[in-house]
Amino acid sequence: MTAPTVSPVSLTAVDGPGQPVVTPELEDLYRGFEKELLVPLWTEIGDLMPPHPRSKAQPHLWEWTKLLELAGRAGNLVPVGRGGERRAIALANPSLGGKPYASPTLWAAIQYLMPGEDAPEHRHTQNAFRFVVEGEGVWTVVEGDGIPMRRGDFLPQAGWNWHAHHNAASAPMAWIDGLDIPFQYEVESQFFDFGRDEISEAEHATPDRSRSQRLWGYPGIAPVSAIGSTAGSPLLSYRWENTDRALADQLLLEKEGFGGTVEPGHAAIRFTNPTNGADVLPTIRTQFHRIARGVETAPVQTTGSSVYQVFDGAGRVTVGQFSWSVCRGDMFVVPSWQPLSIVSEASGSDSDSGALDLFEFNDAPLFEKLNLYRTHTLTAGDPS
Ligand code: GTQ
Ligand code: FE2
Repeated sequence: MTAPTVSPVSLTAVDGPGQPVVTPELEDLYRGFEKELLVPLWTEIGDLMPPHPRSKAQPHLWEWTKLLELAGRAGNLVPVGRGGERRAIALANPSLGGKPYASPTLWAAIQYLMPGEDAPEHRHTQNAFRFVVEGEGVWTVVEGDGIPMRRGDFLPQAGWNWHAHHNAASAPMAWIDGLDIPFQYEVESQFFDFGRDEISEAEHATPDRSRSQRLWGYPGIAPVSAIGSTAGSPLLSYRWENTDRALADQLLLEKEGFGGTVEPGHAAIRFTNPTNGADVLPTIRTQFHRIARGVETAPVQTTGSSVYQVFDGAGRVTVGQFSWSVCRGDMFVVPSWQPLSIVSEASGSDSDSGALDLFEFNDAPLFEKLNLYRTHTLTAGDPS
C-alpha cells in the first residue's frame, strides 16, 4: 500500500484563543502535518473533548400511523425471503447521514409479515428484541422454540440464537424490532449465518406458551436443571399481563403510601434476566413506564441514547429543543444528554385510565460496563 496522493487530513490555521499566530511558517507546518497524516490536538479539542456529550443524533418523532401505512404497502410489494431476510423498515435519525440508525448505537424498525408468511431462519451477533404494540398471530421461533407475540408482549433475543418468524394468522401483523446494529457496525464485531430456508412442520406449531416460558416464566423461581447465569435472558417472552399488573400495583402502592414508583405518579419497571437480575440483553436495556393522567415527569439527562414507543394513552413529550404530541404507537428517539420530560394527557376516550404507557429501550448496559453511565435530573436552578 502506498500513501494516498491527496491527504484526507486538511488543516486550516485560524486565529483564536489557544491558537498559534498564523504565519507562513505555521501554514508550512500544517502542510507538513497533512502530508504525514498528523492532526494536532489544539485545532480539534473543542469537538473531540466537549464539556458534556453533544450528540450528532437529533431528537425525532415517527408517527405510528405513517409507519404502519408504509409497512402495509411494503407488505404488498416486497417479498420476504433469503437475502433480504426481513420486511423490516428502520427509523433513520435525521442527522446521522441517512444511515438506518435511530441513534449512534440503536436500530429501531417496524417489521411486517403477511398472513401465512415466513421470515427465514438466521443468526447474528447483534442482540435483538421484538415488542408488540398491536395485533397478534406471529410466532417467533428461537432455537426451535415457538414464542407467541401479542399486544404488550416483549421478546428479548440475545445474539447468536437461530431465529425465524411465522405469521400463522389470517391478517398481516406489525411489530417493532430493536437491535444493536449501529453499535456493532461501528465496533466491527458482527458475524452472520444463514439457517434453514424453511423451518420444520413441528416448528410451525402455535403453542400458547413457549418452552422458555414454561421453564423460566415463574417469578422468583428457577429450574434447578438450568441454574447458572446467562448473558442473555433465557426467558424469551415477558407477557403483557405481568407488565400491566406490575405497573398498576406500583401506582396503587404509592396511593396507599408505600412508595414503589420512581417519582410521584410515574411507575416504571425494567425487564430483567431471571438468572442474574441483569438487563435482558448485554447491550440493550428495556423498560416500561406508566405515567398517571396529568403527571409531568422531571426532565432527566442521561449518557447514551434511548428510543420510546407509546403503548397507550396520549401526552406531550419534550426532548431538548423538540416537543411533540404523541399517541399510541408513536416512536421517538432521545439522544445522549438531551433532557427528556413527559406529560400524560387525557386521550379523549372515556374508557382508558388516562395514563400514558411507554415502552423504552436504551444502550445503558454498554455505558455502565464502560463506567460512562451518568444521569442527572434537572431542577429549577440548573442552567438550561
Ligand atoms: O427479525 O431477525 O429489524 O435480523 C433487523 C435485523 C429484524 C430479525 C431487524 C434482523 C431482524
Ligand atoms: Fe435477525
